[in-house]
Parts: sequence; C-alpha cells; structure tokens
Amino acid sequence: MKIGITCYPTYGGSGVVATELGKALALRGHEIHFISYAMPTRLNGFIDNIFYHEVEINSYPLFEFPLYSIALASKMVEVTRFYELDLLHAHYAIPHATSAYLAREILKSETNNSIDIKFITTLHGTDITLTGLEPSFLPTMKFSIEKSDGVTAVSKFLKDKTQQQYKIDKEIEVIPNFIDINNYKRENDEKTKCFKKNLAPNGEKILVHTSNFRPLKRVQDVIKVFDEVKKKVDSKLILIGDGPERSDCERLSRELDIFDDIKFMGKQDALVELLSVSDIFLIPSQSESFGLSALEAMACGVPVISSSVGGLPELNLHGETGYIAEIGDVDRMAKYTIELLTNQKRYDMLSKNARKRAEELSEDNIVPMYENFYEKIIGG
Ligand code: GMT
Repeated sequence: MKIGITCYPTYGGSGVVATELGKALALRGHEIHFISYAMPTRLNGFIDNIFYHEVEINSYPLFEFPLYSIALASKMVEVTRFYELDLLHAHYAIPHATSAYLAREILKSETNNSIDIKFITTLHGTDITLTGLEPSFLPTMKFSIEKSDGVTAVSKFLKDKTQQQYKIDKEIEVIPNFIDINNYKRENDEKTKCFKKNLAPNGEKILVHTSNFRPLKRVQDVIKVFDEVKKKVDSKLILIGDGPERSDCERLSRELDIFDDIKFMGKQDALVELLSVSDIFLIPSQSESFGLSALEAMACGVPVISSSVGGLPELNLHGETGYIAEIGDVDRMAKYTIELLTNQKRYDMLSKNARKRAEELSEDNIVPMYENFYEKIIGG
C-alpha cells in the first residue's frame, strides 16, 4: 500500500507512534509518505520506502496567523495525486483530520481527474480530552471525526470518551500503541554499569519518570512520592524530559531538601540505557489516554506505579505489572513503591510481568492491526 502519514513531528507521543508505525510499515514493504511541517524527530536513519514532504507555509503581512491547515491540505492533495497514494492517515485530530477531509473533497471534486482517496484519523489523547473540547475547535473536530472514513483510538477509554463527549456514534476501532521489543529491552549490567555507578554510586534504588513536564503530568507528585520513598529506602530519582513545570519541580525539590538526590536530565536519547538501570517508573498523570512512556519502561522490565486515569489501567495491570492509585494519592503511590522495593520476590515477578505485557503490545502484534484496518477502509 502507499500511505500518506501526517503527524506532529516533535517529541509528543502521537508523533512518536506515527513515526514508528511508518517505519514498521515501510519495513513490511509499504510505501510511506510523511507529510508535515518538519522532519519527524524519530525519522532518523535511512529506510527505503520512506519519503518526506515538507509543508511550506508562505508568510504574507495580511496573514497574522500561519494558515497551516490549508497548506497541509494542499500538500496532501499534491502528494496523493503525484504518488498515487491509497490512503491518508492523520495522527492527532487537530488540525490533521480537518486537512485530510479538505484534501479528500478537493481530489474528489476534480472533474477531469477525480481521485477517491480515503482517510483514517487516529485519536491520541489531548486532541479529544483537552484541545478538541475548546468551543473554538469542537464543531470542526466533531465534523472531521465523523467524516473520516475510519477512526482508531489508542485505548478503549479514549474510544468511549470520544463517543460520549462529542456525541458521536461512529464506529471507532481500538488499536493500542505498540513498542519495538527488540530495541526496548533491558540492557545487561555489563553495558549499563557506568550509568548505574554514576546515577547511584552506593547501589541506591533508582526511580524514574519521563515526560514533557506539562501540568497534566503532575511531575510534582513524582517528587513528593520520592520524598516519602527516600525516608524508607536508599534511592535516587531521575527525571527525563523538559517542559513548563521543570522550574517549579526544581524549586520543590530544593524546598524538600532532596535536590541532591534528583537528577534533572532534560531530553535524552539514551532512554533504553536509563530505563535499564531503573527500578520503578512513576506516572501519576491527571489525564493519560494510553501512557506510551510507561510501555517503554515496561518493555525494559520496569514495574509501573501510575494513577488510575484514562487508559493507564488498560496498560498497567494493578498487582501484575505495577500498581495503580487515585490521582494525587502520593501516600499510596509511595507505599506501593516501598513495598516493591523491599520485596525482591514480588519485585521480580512484577518486572517479568511488565516485560510480558509489553510483548503483548509488540510491533509485530499491533502493526498488522493497522494493516488490516487500512485494507478494510480502502476496500470500502
Ligand atoms: O501528552 C503527551 O505526552 C503527548 C501526547 C501527544 O498526543 O503527542 O500524548 C498522547 O498520545 C500518546 C500516544 O498515543 C499517549 O501515549 C499519551 O497517553 C497521550 N497523552 C495524553 O492523553 C495526555
């Protein structure tokens, strides 16, 4: 198949999933065309069958705001026509689904050269639970989702939420996020001992959190949990990623007098190595449709302590791959963490289960679900 994929090219989870999907599809022999305003971050290295088309946005004094949605639609039209695409796949509904709708209608309306291209929208999370609900977007969002030829959501939670909040009775296929389990696996001690020595010189346990430090990630709860854990278990905390909450988090760690035991690492490429030396992954989010970062940790055998929101309970099975607590219940999260770090037998079992759960969500298991869905939609 020839598929046009549009996503946000930056570090966000939706862009990561879209790019990894495109790469996996290309390796399975499909021709993939990424259409975006910048090269997706994860599109590093050469893979045959992958093309990248940049959306150019011309500035003009009259256009106070860049007209990206229109420029994107025009690029989708151009790429579909020139490369004879079979399907467009929009990741994150705003504004990608709307641009794809426009592209489809333009291509259909041409009298001499009418093209019947279908488009699929994959809902990722905040496009539904946050941004899409703003009155300035809601009617357009509802329309674009309803007019998609196929819609997928990354969890059952997100499917139900979309149908309820947008009053949509359209069929939505749940296709969970996936992980490359050959790349995301616990590196052996020999390979990571330098990291371990540097981060925990006296053999302390390592707690880890990765995110974009937006308020909904509740990174301050991570620090509060660590503060409690540290009183009972010799430990360190590594915080990977960057974003608007970072300064407040640094301030809180100084107030709690634990700054020296926390490493703010910023954005990191060596994620697998860092996860491989970690003991517990913390994700106390206020909203999380899936929790890709938790899946990455689980693939490296790291049990997860999470909040109970959104799609997290579908991924992190309470008592099997980690533990779940209510949003903001720092004491319970700390209690669960301490329990695991002081019971080696239980820890080993949960660590093994976490990896097993990640294997269920492997690229090899999930990518064919997209292929089947594509075939179903193209076949009409
Ligand atoms: O919230 C983020 O970290 C970014 C955001 C995105 O769309 O780029 O992530 C959403 O999509 C991810 C991939 O499907 C999911 O794993 C995240 O749970 C989801 N974030 C939220 O729902 C808050």
